[in-house]
Amino acid sequence: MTPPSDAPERVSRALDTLQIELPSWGFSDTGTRFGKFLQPAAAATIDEKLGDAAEVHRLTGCCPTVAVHVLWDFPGGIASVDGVLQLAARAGVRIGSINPNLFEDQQYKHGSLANPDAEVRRAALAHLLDCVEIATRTGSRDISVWLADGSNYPGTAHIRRRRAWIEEALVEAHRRLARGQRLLVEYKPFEPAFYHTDVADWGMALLLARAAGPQARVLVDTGHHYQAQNIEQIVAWLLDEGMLGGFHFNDRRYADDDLTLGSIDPYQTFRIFHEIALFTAEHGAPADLAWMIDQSHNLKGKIEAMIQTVAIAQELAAKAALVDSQQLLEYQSRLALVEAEETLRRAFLTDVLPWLRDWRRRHGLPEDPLVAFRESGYLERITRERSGRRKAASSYA
Ligand code: PSV
Ligand code: MN
Repeated sequence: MTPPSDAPERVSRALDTLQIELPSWGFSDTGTRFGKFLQPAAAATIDEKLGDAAEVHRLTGCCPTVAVHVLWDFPGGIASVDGVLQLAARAGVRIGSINPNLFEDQQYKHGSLANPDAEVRRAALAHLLDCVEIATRTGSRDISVWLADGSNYPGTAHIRRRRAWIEEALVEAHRRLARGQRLLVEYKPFEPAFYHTDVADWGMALLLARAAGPQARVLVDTGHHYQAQNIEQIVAWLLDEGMLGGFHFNDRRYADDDLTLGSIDPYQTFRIFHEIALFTAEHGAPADLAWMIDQSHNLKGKIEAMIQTVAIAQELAAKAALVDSQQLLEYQSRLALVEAEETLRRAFLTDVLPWLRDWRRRHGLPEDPLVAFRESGYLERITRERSGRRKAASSYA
């Protein structure tokens, strides 16, 4: 099977519509439960995070927005919104999805929206409502809710009551949404809770999103699944239900490892992209999804890791665009199993790099953004500036 004759156009169309949101937290020092390895070039402020994200956008041309985490990026809460907006405009990026932080404060030890203490639930809801307000002011469409809520010991938590509390809060948050805004409900099977997590899988997230209201959708973080789970099937079902809101892309081997997208199982990422492309082909319009990266690298250079991830996403999306859906449907309907499977496999194995490079050239972008980044001197400059600042700060300490 050779690539379809219109392969360059297919790749070009797929890349034209692919916009990927970068996570502000992917540029700062983050760690594991066991500690942090600091990088001298890591961003410490929202200004620096936006600057680094803008650099990735400058080199890739497809990352105009940055997801922010309210507690980390809006230290003054709502009062800091205007300042952050100015920084974003100066950097040349826009503020994307708003992420409430309902997991770090001491009061959330036994949960946030699902905490048995009504006072804590109220505080968590107030933060969530602030996030909706922040999203309105930043012009952001999505508020992505991930809850760390759960329990570690059987018998200690009333599972159904907690579900009802979460539902109540999401309904309230949904009431505050402006037109066009969306509440995205993210699920995760475990960590930090290890006995039960309140929103553990896509079924729970779907029920909560349905209960919250018509502007709520499910957010699929690719790392938040058990080993061997068929993620593309979840994606297909959510698309079919009109309930897929978007993704947090990364890869995993053991748990929520936050590994580079496609580094462990690129074929799975490809199959996810294929389900989306197939849906688009059958519906004649692209599914309206938020494509976000959720990775924070401890060992790799953060900006490099982000550029690499974006390039991988482009490559895999380009490969998925090569699948001839009409042909595939025909093979499926006459149970031509080998032909159908080969249609997918061949597209996956096609080298799309020449077309990807061509697309970049035509858009005035560097053909190889990683090389361009290394030659730009950006890393050397921020390393100098940021390590100087740290030295100055520690000499006052
Ligand atoms: C939780 O593991 C998660 O995937 C959520 O999306 C958080 O917002 C993000 O990671 C950063 O902690
Ligand atoms: Mn996530």
